[in-house]
Amino acid sequence: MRTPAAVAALAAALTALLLAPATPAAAHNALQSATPAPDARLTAAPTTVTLRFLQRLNPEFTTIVLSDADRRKVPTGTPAVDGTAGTVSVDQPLADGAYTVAYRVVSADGHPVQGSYRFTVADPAAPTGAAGPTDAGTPPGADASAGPVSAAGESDDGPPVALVAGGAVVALAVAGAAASLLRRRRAS
Ligand SMILES: [Cu+2]
Repeated sequence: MRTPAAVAALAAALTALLLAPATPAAAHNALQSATPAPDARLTAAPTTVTLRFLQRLNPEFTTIVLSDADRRKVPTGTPAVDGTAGTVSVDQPLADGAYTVAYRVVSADGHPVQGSYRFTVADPAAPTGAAGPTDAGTPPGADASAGPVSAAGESDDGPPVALVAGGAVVALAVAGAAASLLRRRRAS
């Protein structure tokens, strides 16, 4: 039987369960440093991507994906894990342009952590950049204003999502409390 009291208790338990991860979130794994660095502008295309995290990585649950400005996946090797660091080889020479590194790893407590960041390859000797002197002059300025800078905000989608989820839980709890209060008032 589902009595209102039981439903309320269940709701409270669920709310507590959902709010609980907010505290140990500080203990979750997080990206500490990366090569190429986030928002880096490289004059030579990288042949590897190395991500260093706060906690040791589990090779079975470590994903590193490289994609180009058109969101096409760039071929890479499987992540080689060494303690807190994961490295993938880039299997093809990267043309000039913006790239996104996306990762998904697991925290010590088993919770997944994911994120992404961008870097830009702007090799002055690259075939595309060497086409003409005017071409070589314009892309850097255009890229700096339009590409990586605006994308930097949406790259850290981890914390905002958690905040939104937390806010939604609080909003639901408040709405639930208000609804039950109204019901009680109508009843009496
Ligand atoms: Cu956790």
